[in-house]
Amino acid sequence: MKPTPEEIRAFDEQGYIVVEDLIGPEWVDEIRRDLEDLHERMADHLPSGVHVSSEHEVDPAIQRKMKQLMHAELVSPALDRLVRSDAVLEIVEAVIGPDISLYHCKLLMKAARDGTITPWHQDYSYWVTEDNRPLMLNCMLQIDDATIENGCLQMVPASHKKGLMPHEREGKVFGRFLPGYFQPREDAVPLPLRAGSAVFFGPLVIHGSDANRSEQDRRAVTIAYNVTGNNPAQCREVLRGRQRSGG
Ligand SMILES: O=C(O)CCC(=O)C(=O)O
Repeated sequence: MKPTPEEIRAFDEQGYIVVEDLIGPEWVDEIRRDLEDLHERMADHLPSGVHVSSEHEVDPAIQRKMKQLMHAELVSPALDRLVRSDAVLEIVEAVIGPDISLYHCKLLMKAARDGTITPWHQDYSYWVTEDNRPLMLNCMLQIDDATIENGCLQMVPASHKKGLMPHEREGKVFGRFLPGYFQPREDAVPLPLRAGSAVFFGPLVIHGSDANRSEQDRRAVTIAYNVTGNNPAQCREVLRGRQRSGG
């Protein structure tokens, strides 16, 4: 369903909107079936085109657990359908317009007991190039219920208005992060969400998530869309609207 003008205004103000029950339980179950035993299967054989980062890189005591899997549409037909579904693309179109390309589709595994912190960051710190603009949009869909205990996503509302901030990068910790790494922030809002619900957020909103210290997995998928032509070198596929222009 298309977002209302109030929801679009809330997106502009907060930098994100929550869409409850974006997909129904049957579709969620289909995704879960596609992902059964995924840690073991991917440890034994990584399909061509798929990249993984491992919890082992963050904590050497954690074996055979993926943190993230890039290009998840290649391991799950149900996720491939989600990437190009009207349910998602109608919302994407209302926010970024009709010319939509797929940037990437990434699984966030946050395994029970072993899922580690994702520090505070802005996605655009990974995506910025000389010739692109922060026009991308993420759809993060919950595959399992996300709770405070299992490390749900946390957002800093309106933080996109400050623009891109300098990030740090250090060998032993995961990815890029803002000063303070994952210190508690009073301005952060946790987003517990039911499986099948999603949050759509722009590339400049500060977000992160705590470790999963619970007995429940907190799997989610994040699908990043871009305006076609805004850094075509990194886009995988044009999904809607005009075709990719040369540069
Ligand atoms: O897994 C999470 O909770 C956050 C992941 C994330 O922020 C990202 O991939 O940019």
